[in-house]
Amino acid sequence: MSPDGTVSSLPDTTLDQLKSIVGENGFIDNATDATAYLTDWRGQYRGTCALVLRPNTTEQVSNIVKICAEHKITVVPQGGNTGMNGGATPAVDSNAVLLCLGRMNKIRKLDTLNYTATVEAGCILQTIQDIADEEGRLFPLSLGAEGSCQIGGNLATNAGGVSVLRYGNMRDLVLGLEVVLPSGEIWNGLRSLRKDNTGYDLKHLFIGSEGTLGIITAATLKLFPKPKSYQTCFAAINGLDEVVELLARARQVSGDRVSSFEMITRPPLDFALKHGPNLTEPLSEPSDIYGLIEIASSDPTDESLEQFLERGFEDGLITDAIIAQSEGQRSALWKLREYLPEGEKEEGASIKHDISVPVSSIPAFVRKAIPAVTDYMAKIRPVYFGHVGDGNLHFNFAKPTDMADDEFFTHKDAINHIVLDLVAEFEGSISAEHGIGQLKRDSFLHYTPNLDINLMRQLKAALDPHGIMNPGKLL
Ligand code: FAD
Ligand code: 2HG
Ligand code: ZN
Repeated sequence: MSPDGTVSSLPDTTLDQLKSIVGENGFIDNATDATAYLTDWRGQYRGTCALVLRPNTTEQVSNIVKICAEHKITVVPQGGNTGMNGGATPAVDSNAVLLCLGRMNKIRKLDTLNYTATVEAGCILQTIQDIADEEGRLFPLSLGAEGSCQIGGNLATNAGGVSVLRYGNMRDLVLGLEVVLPSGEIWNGLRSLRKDNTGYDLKHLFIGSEGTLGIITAATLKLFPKPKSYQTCFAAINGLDEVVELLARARQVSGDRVSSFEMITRPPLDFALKHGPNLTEPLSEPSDIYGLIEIASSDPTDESLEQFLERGFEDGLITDAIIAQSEGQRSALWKLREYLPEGEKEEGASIKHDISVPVSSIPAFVRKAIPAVTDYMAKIRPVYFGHVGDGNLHFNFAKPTDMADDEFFTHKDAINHIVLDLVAEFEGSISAEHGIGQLKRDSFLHYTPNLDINLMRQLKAALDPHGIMNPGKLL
């Protein structure tokens, strides 16, 4: 099936066998209903597949994969389909089974004393946050797509988001996994232990593997005490050096309780204000650079944010700031941040880089990379923002206002080279949190040492000898 018509060449008997595993409500075999699954969030990729399957148990996933292994049918796993790199979209001429995990959405166990939750892969991230919250616990992974992305997708991409500085990324938040291997066997690694040194830590193979090594069907996640208060501010910051200085001070003053330190520059904020519903200018005067800074505390009387802001004003690092006085104000400030990707998308074509460099190198990197790109294309519009607390910038460029999307994209490779060569020079990463998918595969192969790629290929061949799992992605 493709968004334009049906093109499956799998034998009917195999299709029937697969459909019978999931039952009537568990498959889609017409192009109209399949369209949403065959296009990515950014609208950059459109793929085809033989059948969309929506299993609701691990056993069903296992039986599907066994048949696919037997007939060498490729399998593309898909969660909430919010990924940025086309990882969940099959190729244009694919006969894959598109395996959507959304119906596997049970909370299997919530153990508040062990501070763990065991959940199925199709659980929406926000549902897990809410369930933990109701029990006085925190599941800290947080990102703009949390209302639709699934924990299986978060695991498969090793998602980051806005709380990594304090709590780590997805990899740091997992104790155990259940995975259906490319053979169809079920690997039960659903442990709830914080200490377990029995051999290789197999779960880490699957975290960040983008569906190329198996289907994640469930996970045991770490929970944390729920903070008693959040102090949140939106501050106009004088420059890039000042951003990095403020981050270091915030960590020091708060005893490392900064849960988020997001940098927002003016162009993406303008796009969000222009396109977003009910978003308002946060401060009276515009500034080139802002910080959205949050301290999560177990002490409701904690005033470390105010002290830190006062010093920032005195030392000329900050020119203006607003501190959220209510949960409503806090959420309004976060809405501005969360709308940045959508605002950028609505503004038209952009070339995105999800990069990281050491935090201390951010100012020098930006000062070198912006002129390098604008020297190449004078009217390109830099749109950068990101999780500066983790050294992770979304270093994006919107097309010049008078250029067509197609023409702009003919410059993609050249612009990628300019930016990513500099990332390499600063010893950074070409993909900090979004993964590789199909979008960054060539860059990944180009910038990664041969030995690393060879080791990854050996792992892939050992686990998936027929190459049926999400081909064309990552490697
Ligand atoms: P999908 O897009 O469906 O899939 C992503 C990859 O995982 C694909 O390769 C797919 O094959 C594989 N996969 C999915 N489920 C499974 C499974 N059960 N088993 C094996 N493989 C699987 N990302 C961040 O890291 N930080 C952010 O701050 C952030 N903000 C975002 C904001 C917006 C508005 C949007 C649209 C996206 C954002 N993202 C962010 C990107 C995206 O949300 C994450 O990559 C997320 O983890 C993807 O989850 P998903 O369920 O949508 O996965
Ligand atoms: C974010 O931090 C996401 O908002 C998306 O990772 C970044 O759109 C982007 O470039
Ligand atoms: Zn991000």
